[in-house]
Amino acid sequence: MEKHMAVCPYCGAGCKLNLVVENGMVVDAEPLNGITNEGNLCLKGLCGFDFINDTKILTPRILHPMIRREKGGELERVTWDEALDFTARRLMEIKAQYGPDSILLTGSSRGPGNEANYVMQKFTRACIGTNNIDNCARTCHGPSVIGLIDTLGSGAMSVSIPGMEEADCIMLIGYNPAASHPIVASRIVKARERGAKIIVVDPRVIETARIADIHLQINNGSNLAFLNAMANVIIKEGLEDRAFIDAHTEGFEEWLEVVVRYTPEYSAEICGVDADDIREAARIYATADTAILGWGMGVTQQRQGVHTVHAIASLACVAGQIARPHCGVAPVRGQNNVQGSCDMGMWPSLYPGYQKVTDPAIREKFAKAWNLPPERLSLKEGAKLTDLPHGVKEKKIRAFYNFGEDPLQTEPDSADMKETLENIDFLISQDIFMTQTTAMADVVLPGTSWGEHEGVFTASDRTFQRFTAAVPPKGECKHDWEIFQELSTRMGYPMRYRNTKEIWDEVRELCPLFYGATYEKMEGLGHAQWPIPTIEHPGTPDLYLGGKFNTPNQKAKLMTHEWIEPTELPDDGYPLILCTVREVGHYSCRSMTGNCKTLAQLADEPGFVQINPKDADERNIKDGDLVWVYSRRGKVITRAAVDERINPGTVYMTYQWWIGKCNDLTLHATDPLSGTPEDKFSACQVAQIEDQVWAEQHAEKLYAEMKAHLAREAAHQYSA
Ligand SMILES: Nc1nc2c(c(=O)[nH]1)N[C@H]1C(S)=C(S)[C@@H](COP(=O)(O)OP(=O)(O)OC[C@H]3O[C@@H](n4cnc5c(=O)[nH]c(N)nc54)[C@H](O)[C@@H]3O)O[C@H]1N2
Ligand SMILES: Nc1nc2c(c(=O)[nH]1)N[C@H]1C(S)=C(S)[C@@H](COP(=O)(O)OP(=O)(O)OC[C@H]3O[C@@H](n4cnc5c(=O)[nH]c(N)nc54)[C@H](O)[C@@H]3O)O[C@H]1N2
Ligand code: SF4
Ligand SMILES: [Mo]
Repeated sequence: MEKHMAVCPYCGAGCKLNLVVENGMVVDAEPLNGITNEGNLCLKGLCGFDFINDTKILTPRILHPMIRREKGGELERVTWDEALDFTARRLMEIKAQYGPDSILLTGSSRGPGNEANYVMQKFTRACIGTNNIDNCARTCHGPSVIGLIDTLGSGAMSVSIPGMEEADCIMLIGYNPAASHPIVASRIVKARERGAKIIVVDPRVIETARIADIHLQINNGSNLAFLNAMANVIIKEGLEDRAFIDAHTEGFEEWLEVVVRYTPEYSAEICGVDADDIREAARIYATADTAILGWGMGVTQQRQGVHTVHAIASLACVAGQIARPHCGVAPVRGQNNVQGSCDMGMWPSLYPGYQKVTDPAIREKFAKAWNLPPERLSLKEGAKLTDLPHGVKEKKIRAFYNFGEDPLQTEPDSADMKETLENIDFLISQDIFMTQTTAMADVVLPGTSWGEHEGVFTASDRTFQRFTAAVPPKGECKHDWEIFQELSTRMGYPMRYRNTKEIWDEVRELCPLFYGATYEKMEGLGHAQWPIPTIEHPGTPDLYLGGKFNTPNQKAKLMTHEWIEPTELPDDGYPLILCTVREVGHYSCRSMTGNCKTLAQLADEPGFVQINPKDADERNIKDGDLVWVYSRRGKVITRAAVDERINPGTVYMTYQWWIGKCNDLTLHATDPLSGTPEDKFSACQVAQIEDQVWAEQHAEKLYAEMKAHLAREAAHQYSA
């Protein structure tokens, strides 16, 4: 039996663990005493490893490269040389015919690690010659990155995960840690046990609401009205930190002009809560010795995501609840390495280390390091992941390189996404599984899985940690970074890294924020939390200490805005709000958790729609019944989970299910400032199905067909 140190590949809590290996197979996972998890793991950390072994429960792994010589033709197994030659030739043809900006790439915030993402963005910028590179943060905390850079200067959590336990008040808005980051949730429970006050702002009665001092069940889509009212109370009652505002912020007067209009009575009407409860929450938050304001997708996946983040950051500044230890803002990042993807410049406006692509001096620096004349690097900000559908319709985007994401499952309005992927000239998918997106690709490139490679992940709180390989690569799988460098070399921009450490050292040299994060420092249980500008530097658990913000004049910029309604409101035909959230035992597109035996046994297709008993009764629906959910975009079958904790008028589906697929229903409307889809709000209807026997058979048939289709596509890899 061997044990190999790794970091969990699911959420951004960054839990360290050992993978236990017997006879070349990963057979168990054991918690380690990592900085964020201190010997704990949640269900997914403990039971989420056996997908590596290619269990084929949901869909097979891809172990050999495949190409489709013609659009609509069959996948065909080929050698790596042939696959890479074919890909390089097609990309060069497209670049020559339509220009570099006709190619869009997306990075992976999951298993691959920072080094593979760094090499992919270098390939994008230096070899293809475009800034069209993005990652799933676009659909996620993109508004937090943008909104925090606008106000405070850094698009990341200002506090650390262990530090959350030390705060005297934790306010959560649109964030459900018990399902999303269980180890963070357990820290909040510990803070509560120490006497911290907990405020929860969520339309549903989530787990944390049960231990909250005050739970504000605001209406879906009303965050900004609520936050403006909290600010209004703080000013009206003189609870603001005048000295901090004067010394460390600017824009107070403009901010106040908006805030004065949002009296608690006015916002209570919009939010559907009691005005006195808003006052109470404001008092608790503003008068605590130290407070952390945490948020998640309930804030960002909305029409006003960026605006709401402006309001949150400003509220923290005005209340003086920032810039001291254990006191600040916590957009707890979703994917295990989404902070890392952003750190590595998988973002159309930023090089690695948050350095602007539009700054000629920065371009000069990267060009020199990458051995290029500066004009070879584009000064123009690139396209976003959510520009793909209209970019293809307008024929501006001709090729899409999909690295470790599954847009057909995870982007809104799947029918439109399917059409997009059918109509694009060239689709590459580099994954570890035969996903729905991979099954449509012209080129299938098998990367090694987490457990088969090493590298560095960045946890949600800016902590870099190393992870190692436990078992050798299966089949012909190649390390993701090797695939990019071999393609780049074929396309005329040679790269010759020998290992991930060489790549990481190049990242450190180019990114002043990360320079001190050496591999040596991250050996074993070691870690390094950025900013870490020198080798001697201890790392930075709390940002902005002493009121020094990362804006050009070191002052925070106070901003807030008028609240506006969500894009698609309920009406007679679609009278319910559809809100899409997460499933505790399954993860994102489910390619990994769906292939883990224990997790698959806990919950399976066709997933669930959570509905209030009143809405269920009106439709004659009982708990456990199969039902139809439909919207203007589509119709799916799923199982009703009738639950009093769900607010009437809204139903909740998790985006993990392939048959009960909520993205068949969601709307592709985005926050114009970030391009983030409004996944938290669209209109739908739920209907009873009379014949439950037929419904069970139908759901089963759809699931069997889906699995058979993917197995058939994957079988081509064994056809040679
Ligand atoms: N088990 C599991 N864990 C995961 C994931 C997974 O797929 N499975 N995904 C990971 C990823 S990628 C991410 S980004 C994180 C996300 O983690 P969270 O941010 O917790 O995401 P959600 O559960 O989608 O939404 C959070 C809450 O927002 C509430 N909400 C909805 N609309 C509103 C609103 O208008 N106002 C307010 N105040 N609240 C609202 C919902 O009721 C929900 O409780 O989780 C990560 N962790
Ligand atoms: N309706 C609705 N939709 C949503 C959301 C929502 O709340 N509601 N949430 C959104 C959010 S916050 C997010 S972050 C996105 C997530 O959306 P995605 O990023 O598409 O989801 P993941 O499951 O994380 O995709 C990871 C993919 O990478 C592959 N993979 C894993 N490890 C490796 C590796 O080492 N190498 C390679 N090459 N591939 C690998 C996996 O098999 C999988 O296909 O979904 C979004 N979609
Ligand atoms: S909390 Fe997140 S990182 Fe930790 S074990 Fe669970 S899924 Fe993995
Ligand atoms: Mo996410």
